[in-house]
Amino acid sequence: MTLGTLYFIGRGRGVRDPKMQEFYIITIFITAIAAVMYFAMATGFGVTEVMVGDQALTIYWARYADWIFTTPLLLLDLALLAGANRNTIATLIGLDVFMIGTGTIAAFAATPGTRIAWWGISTGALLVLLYVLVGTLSKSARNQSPEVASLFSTLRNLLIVLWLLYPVVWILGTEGTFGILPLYWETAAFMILDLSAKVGFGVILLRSRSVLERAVTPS
Ligand code: RET
Repeated sequence: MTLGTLYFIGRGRGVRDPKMQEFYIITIFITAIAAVMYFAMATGFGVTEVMVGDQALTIYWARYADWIFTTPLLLLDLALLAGANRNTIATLIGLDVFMIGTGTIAAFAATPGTRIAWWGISTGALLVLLYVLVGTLSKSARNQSPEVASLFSTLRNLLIVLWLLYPVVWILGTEGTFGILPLYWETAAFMILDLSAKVGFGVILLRSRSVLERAVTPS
């Protein structure tokens, strides 16, 4: 995540247009926040135990602290690329904060039943969010130039696939209390997802300056 941050800072050097700078600033913050949250988890600060019945679950709360800031930023990147209006951006971010908020409650809930109920509420918000992404946001992206619309589709599809995997890893992992995926594998899965959803996404987004220039130039 730190290397990703440095790479994005490097890519942003010399970009003068304030509208274009927005993409770089947002993307740099995404990986910088993740880098410090991973540092917190690695050093034992970002972790706690939650009692579910007589079982003590290890909960990495720093994940949720990361996601509550970074997922709205990822959506903002995508929405700016699509040239979305304020209402669409607010709807997406509202749904996203709702999803991570209820997901955090799921992680701290004290019985398996309530954990799964909160997981269901959070997953419902994710599905509505993806619906807005495929509907309203994709519609505004179609008004952009073909290169921008194509970059938008690539990033949108990447986001849909990766984001759908988060609730799956969560429910199969230790948080879901079914004990299907041990903590080690769950941690590895979240790490790969986080790296792809943040650094992978950012590399694709910031790959071409000329496409971003078109995205910010009114047609
Ligand atoms: C939780 C558990 C409850 C159900 C759902 C979840 C969704 C999480 C998502 C996280 C995305 C994170 C990203 C991070 C950074 O790159 C909270 C796991 C639906 C979609 C993209």
